[in-house]
Amino acid sequence: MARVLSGVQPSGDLHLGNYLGAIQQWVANQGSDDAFYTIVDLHALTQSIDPAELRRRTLETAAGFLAAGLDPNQVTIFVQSHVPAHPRLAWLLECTATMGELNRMTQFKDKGRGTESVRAGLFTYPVLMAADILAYEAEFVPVGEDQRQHLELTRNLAIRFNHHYGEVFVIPEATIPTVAARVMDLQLPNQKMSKSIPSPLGRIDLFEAPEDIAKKIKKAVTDTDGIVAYNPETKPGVSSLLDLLSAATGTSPGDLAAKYTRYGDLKADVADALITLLSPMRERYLHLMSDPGELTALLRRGATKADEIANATYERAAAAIGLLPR
Ligand code: AQP
Repeated sequence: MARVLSGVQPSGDLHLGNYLGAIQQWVANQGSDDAFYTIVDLHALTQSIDPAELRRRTLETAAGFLAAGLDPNQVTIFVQSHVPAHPRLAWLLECTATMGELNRMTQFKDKGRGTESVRAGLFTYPVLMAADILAYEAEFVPVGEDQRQHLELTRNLAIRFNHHYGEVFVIPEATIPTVAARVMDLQLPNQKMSKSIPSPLGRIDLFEAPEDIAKKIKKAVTDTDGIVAYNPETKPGVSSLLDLLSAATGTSPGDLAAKYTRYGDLKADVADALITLLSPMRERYLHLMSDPGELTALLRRGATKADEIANATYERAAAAIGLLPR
């Protein structure tokens, strides 16, 4: 079975972009791959987050993975900071990466923009992400479109390391969904939906109440010409609604566009489809969050399994680069 790794930062509530871009593929493939899914809490430290909030969100994200359909008997779920090989391997890779290539990362530019003092970790975290992936010898990394550049960096670092020090790393490939690879903000349809956007009206959280989902879709930005057509460049708001309906129903956005003449009808159907998709997950989520002890035990089991694999890779990389064994 192919080895797979992916993760989510516990920097906010899981949203529809995280689900359609990443988690949905994880669930669809479980059982046919050997998958590791991690809550990347070290990545969440790249931006300001209250310690109690980080702890709470780490557990919530674990509950979110299960509520969205991951089965811990088929996949390994763990917290990144529970496996010390991640930052250890990241250092070896930081000494493989160059400032120039990290400077080209567009997410660093986007997230750092307008921030007075950008954390050094925000600059280097793509290398930590490379370590997350390479530590598990992952062949495939199911992520949304926004992570394509980071995956390319991971591949380059692995190839460079192998070239200098011998064949240590497996070269991974990104698997990006064909539909909803980049779910857009409902208020700013030229930007991706994100945990850290200022207006919660732009984002559908995975476990939010059905009436709030309906309200947000109703208020979603469209445009003024009143025509339902699929063209992400000229009609980003309407196209983004069609993308959501397409992801929820499996019909292509172009075919869906032909069925509607009014924005109101389209919005009503998008809201209904999303509520139908998300309501069972919300119920499971509320139930899981009522027993944090169970979640903690599951994460401990996951870390034990992850630790073994990641540490073995770290030891191989450390030996190859010339660190003296203890
Ligand atoms: N809008 C999106 N559309 C499709 N996929 C998305 N992903 C995130 N946003 C979208 C995918 O979700 C996975 C986890 O992402 P992440 O939490 O590690 O970080 P991110 O990409 O930086 O997500 P956010 O929501 O924008 O977080 P913040 O605001 O904290 O930076 C990844 O596979 C990602 O592609």
